Amino acid sequence: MVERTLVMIKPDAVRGGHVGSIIRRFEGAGLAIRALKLVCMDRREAEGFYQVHRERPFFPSLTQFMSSGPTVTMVLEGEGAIAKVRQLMGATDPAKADPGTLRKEFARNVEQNAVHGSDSLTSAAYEIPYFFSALEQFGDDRTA
Ligand code: 3AN
Repeated sequence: MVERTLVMIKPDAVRGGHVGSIIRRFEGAGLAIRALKLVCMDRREAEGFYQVHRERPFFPSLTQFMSSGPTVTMVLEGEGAIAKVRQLMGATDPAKADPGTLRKEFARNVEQNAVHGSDSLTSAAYEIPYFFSALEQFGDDRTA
């Protein structure tokens, strides 16, 4: 099934100068960019984005980190895009991520782990419109 997924290059990877390398990996895997922008979330916006994790002990630190600088936020599309992105990213903890994955290569630790990708269709349905309106997303024919 052709899917759309919300992907973010997190503040650690933007600061580290890894934007181009990470986007190249997604494009190389056949994923198409349907929307893209640099976003600097404030604390409240980061809390809203990660609301499913609000009871987790790392929530305050995670939302502080995610609002610490710009993220490159995009919508990627492709056959099985959600699983494909998750595979390219690797495990949440870079210490456990497979060689060749983005997190193995670029993540600093389990929190500052370079990339985000929606984990399900339900998450994508919440996360994509959190950042992009229908008019800001494009299709094959370069129209919304
Ligand atoms: P993933 O991003 O691999 O789907 P989730 O959904 O479990 O991982 O966690 C969301 C985000 O919360 C992670 N990307 C990471 O930044 C942060 N996180 C997850 N587990 C921890 C942890 N044990 N300590 C600190 N931050 C964490």
